[in-house]
Amino acid sequence: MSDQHQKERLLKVVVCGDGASGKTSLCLRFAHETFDGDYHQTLGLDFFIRRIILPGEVGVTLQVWDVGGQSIASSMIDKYLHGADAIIIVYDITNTASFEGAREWNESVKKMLKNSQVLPALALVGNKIDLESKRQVKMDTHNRYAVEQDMGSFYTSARTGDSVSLIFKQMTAQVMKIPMPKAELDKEVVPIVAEATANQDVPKRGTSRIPGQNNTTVCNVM
Ligand code: G3D
Ligand code: MG
Repeated sequence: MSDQHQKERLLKVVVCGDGASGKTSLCLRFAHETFDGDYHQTLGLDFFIRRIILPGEVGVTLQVWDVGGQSIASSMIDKYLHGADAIIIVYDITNTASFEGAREWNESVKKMLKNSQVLPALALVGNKIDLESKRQVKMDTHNRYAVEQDMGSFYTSARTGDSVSLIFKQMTAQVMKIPMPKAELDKEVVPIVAEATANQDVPKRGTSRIPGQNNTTVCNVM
């Protein structure tokens, strides 16, 4: 077997969160580089597969499980989570209830995994940043919760593709314990216009998208 094949890993990534937070749209964006505004709500479970290349030419195939938002109470959910290497919890930044839903998902996930020997990497994703003017969940609230819960923290737009690949690459690198060079991460992070009502402590990450910069992320993804 070649060195290339010996390096290959298959990781299971589970995407959860309330219905309409954008889980399916994020998965579609990541897997197919598309946004389908007419996609219907997921009723059961969808799978998406994509291969990415991390620094050091490490190839990883991600099997992404898109769990319907209604599944939080489902008796199947612990089976979906079984063996997950990473769990991504999505909410909609324009919907406070969906952030509360993300907290509930996080609590449920942690309860279900409390006897697991290896805990998966966890991420909190605030989606729909293209609707920044309609933001209801303050960045400060998100950031504090992510730090307190030891979760990776991301802001994305499945509509524009902004920072979508970043979630998957960074979480994969964390699971694989591969350092991601800052330059590699910086080119995938998209500045956010901080909301007018934001807590003054929250650092403003940027004022606009960078002109001429490719804000969607396809780098090293096959
Ligand atoms: P879910 O899988 O979590 O249930 P979906 O969510 O991916 O089905 O998305 C729910 C709705 O939010 C869809 O709109 C979808 O187009 C929209 N959406 C998802 N991500 C984004 C985003 O980043 N920005 C914006 N503006 N909309 C997004 P409809 O109208 O079909 O309900
Ligand atoms: Mg869905």
